[in-house]
Amino acid sequence: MRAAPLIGVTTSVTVDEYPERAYVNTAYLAAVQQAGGIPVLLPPQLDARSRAALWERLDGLLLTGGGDVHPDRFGEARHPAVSLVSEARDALEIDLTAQALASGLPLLAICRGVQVLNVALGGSLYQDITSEPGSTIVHTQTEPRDRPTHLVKVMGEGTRLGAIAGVAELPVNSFHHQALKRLGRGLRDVAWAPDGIVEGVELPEAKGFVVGVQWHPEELVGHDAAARNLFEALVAAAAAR
Ligand SMILES: [Mn+2]
Repeated sequence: MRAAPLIGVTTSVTVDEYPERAYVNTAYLAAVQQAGGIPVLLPPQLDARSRAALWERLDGLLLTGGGDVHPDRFGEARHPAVSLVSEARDALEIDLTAQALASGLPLLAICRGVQVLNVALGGSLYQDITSEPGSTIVHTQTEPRDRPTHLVKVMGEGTRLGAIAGVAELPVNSFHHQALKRLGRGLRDVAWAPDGIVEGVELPEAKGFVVGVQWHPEELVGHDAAARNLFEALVAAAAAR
């Protein structure tokens, strides 16, 4: 029998703090393990040798949430609300995303992760949702992390996310002050908040499983079948490689 798939999990990194730390919310690790995968942390401090050696062994990739992508990455001047930018993290994650897409490594991208996926494919971001006209709902909730606060409409017909969610409307949590603007090459938006913010994407032309969501399913797996299904779909795709 094949061993359980190894899922690379990217980490946050301290910005302008001493000591420097790499860290990740443990909910991601629990969600991967609950789905049958084995999480392997991928902090930006890995050197080229470590990265290459780990990459050889990975079966899937999870891009996690965190600080903002540097707007240089999509050719815009920096908005004052942009925060917690780590160019080392941007570099690692954009590189890993390109490698995953090139080799068909299954990829689940969450929150900042879906923004990284979009930017890696040449897309751009709204740098601060509340600075945009037409932003009508709260995407930076103060409620507990496992509590849904807005709905997401999911396109059901012919989409991976629709099949995974199993419903046309999902209650989700929301901890993002940025959002996808221009979609990257080949990305298809398949889920939206009531204000039109893109909350889910996939890559129909991808060699493997590629799904990104703007919410935090890792916090919802305790009570939400769609959230569990997302992680199970990633792990199943990783196991099938
Ligand atoms: Mn949201």
